[in-house]
Order: sequence, then structure tokens, then C-alpha cells
Amino acid sequence: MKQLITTLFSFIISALLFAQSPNYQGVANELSDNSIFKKNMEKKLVFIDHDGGIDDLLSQLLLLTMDDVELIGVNVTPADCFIEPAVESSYKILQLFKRTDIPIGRGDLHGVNAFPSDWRARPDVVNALPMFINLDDIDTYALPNAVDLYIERLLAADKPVTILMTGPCSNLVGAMKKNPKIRAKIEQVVWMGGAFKTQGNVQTYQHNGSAEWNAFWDPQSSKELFALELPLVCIPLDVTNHVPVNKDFLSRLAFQSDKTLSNLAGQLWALTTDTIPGYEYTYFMWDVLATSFISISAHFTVEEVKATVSKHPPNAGQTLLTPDGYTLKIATDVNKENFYTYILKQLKTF
Ligand SMILES: [Ca+2]
Repeated sequence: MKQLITTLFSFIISALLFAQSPNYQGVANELSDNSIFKKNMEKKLVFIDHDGGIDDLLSQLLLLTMDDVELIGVNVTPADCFIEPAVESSYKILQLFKRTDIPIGRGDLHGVNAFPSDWRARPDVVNALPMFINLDDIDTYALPNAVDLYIERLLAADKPVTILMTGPCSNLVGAMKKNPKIRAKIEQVVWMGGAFKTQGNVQTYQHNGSAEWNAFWDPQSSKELFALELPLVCIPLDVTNHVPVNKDFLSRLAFQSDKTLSNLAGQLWALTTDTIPGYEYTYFMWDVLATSFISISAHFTVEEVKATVSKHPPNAGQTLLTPDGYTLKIATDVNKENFYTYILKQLKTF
């Protein structure tokens, strides 16, 4: 009996010593490293091409909160923005997340149908916010061209990349023309663009209101994008119309404004309230909804369609469903409550 107790005692002591030994710690560290490694391996590579509006900046911010996403590049298209202040806003968001290692590309292509100038000036206001004004500026003209950055980052990627476009598609179409090899490195293209079974949001001369602005800015490239038949999912007005930036959402966001990102997002959306509830336009979660598709696509209803894009007035930029069109997918519905809850959760990251 005494021998049994002694054996048991020495077994317990050995087990305790092993638990404290460098070997055990080594195994524990290895397990931990492996899980981190595995986590990194599972991350989706994402490249965002945005056009500097308030919801574009919020989209970049949202992507940076996603644990399952590795953001590999940011292009800025001078559509719903003037390029210099928009690039500056993008860079300031990267600073906020301590991710200035992520390269920014400067869009040099200009669509034939410019956005109204007072919309394009928004990033100037953003850069003056207390959270941003004392952060570093960036030399826009020292940056790579957006088309070249697409090509460089896609070719360098170790697996196919998801491209998220929350502005017009001209840079991607330009990159595909310049180096078609990048096609093999594209996992999926998610584009906030089009209005398929609903009216558009363009209200201007020589137009009948059937087009969505991102498709209207450069109708030629929009048509070429469809013709490429990439694995494209459009997040059109058909689905973004379901998710307005309403006061109920802004109120819920304000209750968590002790979090930096919620505070900032609340300020950014507050800048849009002169368009709520409809001075000219109601502000919707256009780009933010498209961005959430990267992480919560299971909450969307998606269908495959055949479509093309009109290039000429009175419906330039209209995305038309037609049996002899190009194959692509469109989102038509989203679980609204799950979407709003997801955004509120992500904006609690810090
Ligand atoms: Ca946009």
C-alpha cells in the first residue's frame, strides 16, 4: 500500500513538473502558433476599390474590423470624391487601425458622367473631424496608379482575392485590359452597382432616372465589366433600398459611442443627415451593405441573371435584364435585423 502511494505521489509530481517544463510550454506554444497560422490561412484576401464617399470610408473601416479578412490594398476612384482629400481620409483610417502597411492606389481614370461637386467634397469635412485632423497626411501623387496597384497586388497574392468595389468599376476593367493574367487571381468581385428591378438614383439632364450612379459614372466600363463574366455579385439598389440609415439605427449606435469606432461612425453618418429623410435623396447603406456581404453573405438572397448595361442617353448606365445578356449574380434581399446587428457588433471592435 505504502509503495502504491509512493508511486502515485511520484507520478503526480512528475506530471506537475512536466506541466512546468520548457517542453510542455513548447508544445503549448506550438499549438497556439498553429491555431494562429490556421486562422491566417483561413483569412479571405480582400482588395477594396472605393470612391471616397462617407459610406465608402465606413466600408473601408468595416473591412478592417473583420477577423476573417486580410485587406491587401485600397484603391480610390475619383467619382463620389475629389481624389486628394479622399486618399487622405483612407490613409487616416489605416492609421486608426495601425495598418499603414496596406498600400493605397490613386485612381486616374475619370468617367464621362461626373458626380455633383458638393457630394465630392465630403472627405474634406471628414479630415477635419477631431479624431482625424492631427493624424498624418499623405502625398497623393507619390502613390501608385490604381490600375497598376490592382495588377501588382493580385499577381503577388498567394491565393485568389475577393475584390470589393463600392465605387465605379473603371480601374478593375482597366487592369483586366492591361494584364488579363490577373483573372486567375480573382476569387469573386462584389460590386455595389446597378438597379435591376427597381428605379435608379441618377437624377440629371439627359437621363430618365433608370440608372444607379456607380454604373452611370462610366457606362462603357460598366458594360465591359459585365462582358468579362467574372464571378461577379452585384449589390444593387434592389437590395440596398431595404436598409436606410435611419434614426433608430443611429440611436442604437449612439448608445455604444464609448467605443472609438462607434463614435467615429456616428459622426460620419451624422454628416449625411442633410440627405435624411429626403431633402434630395435618402441615405442608404449602399456601400456598407455591399461590404457586409464579404462576411455575412449567408444572410443575403442572391440570384443568377443575364444582364447588360446601356451606354447611351436617355438611360446610360442602366443595368438591363435580358436573355441575351451576360451572366452574373445579383442580391435581391437581406435579413435587415441581422445586418444592422452585425454592423453594430463590428463597430464595438474598439
Ligand atoms: Ca461609393
